[in-house]
Amino acid sequence: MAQAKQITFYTHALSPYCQSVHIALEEAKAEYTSYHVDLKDKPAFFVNEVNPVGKVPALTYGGPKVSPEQPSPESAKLRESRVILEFLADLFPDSGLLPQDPVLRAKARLFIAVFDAQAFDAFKAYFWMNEPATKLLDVFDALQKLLPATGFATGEKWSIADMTVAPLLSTVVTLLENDLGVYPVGDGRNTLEVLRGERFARFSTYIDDLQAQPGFKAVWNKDAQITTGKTNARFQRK
Ligand SMILES: N[C@@H](CCC(=O)N[C@@H](CS)C(=O)NCC(=O)O)C(=O)O
Repeated sequence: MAQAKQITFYTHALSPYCQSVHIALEEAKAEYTSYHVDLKDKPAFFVNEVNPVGKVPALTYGGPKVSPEQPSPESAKLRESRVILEFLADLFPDSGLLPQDPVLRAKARLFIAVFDAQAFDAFKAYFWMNEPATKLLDVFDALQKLLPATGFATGEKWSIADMTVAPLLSTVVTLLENDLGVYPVGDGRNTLEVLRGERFARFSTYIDDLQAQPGFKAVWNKDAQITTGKTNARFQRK
């Protein structure tokens, strides 16, 4: 059933934070309007009336249905992807975005906290700063230890915990498969071998399971990710 109030989703297709929220909106079968924010030339209305810190994702919720470029003062303005994911789980309690059981909900939040503590720094260290893959592999290790024997972070159904990590993990795999990053030629494929090897057998299956989810497939654009790896200055070898 569609929600009673309007949702406008301010997004950028290549942002992993936006991709997580996009997946959750799709999973919840929410009715929403998307607005692409040009991050290189942010529209004034976005910073002045939607998100004062100028980052995507952001949502407006409620108020009259208006053009995304003229947000209503009556709508709630929400930002921070993890806050928005929790909001969507509250708004669509039957969607299974979060399980009902308090222990499983805590497990979902722990999984997100462990990921957020290290993952993006580890990503930058390896792909942008030519540091060894150690930090990245440590993050995989920490997450792998939190996973049950099969399925997802909280069991057989995926939740916002998994939707949080799926975009960045898939970006990592895509970049490694194509040896894209500032590391020496061939190092990406070596790291992929480690990720696909015995040490990360459980985690590797987990990544495959994430990528098989229809909600993930609806959002993920592998070709765009490869193009970014090939053209964005941060990924280019000196
Ligand atoms: N902690 C924020 C991070 C969002 C974020 O960093 N978004 C980036 C895109 S990936 C952005 O909007 N950057 C534009 C800017 O900082 O000016 C969240 O979880 O939503």
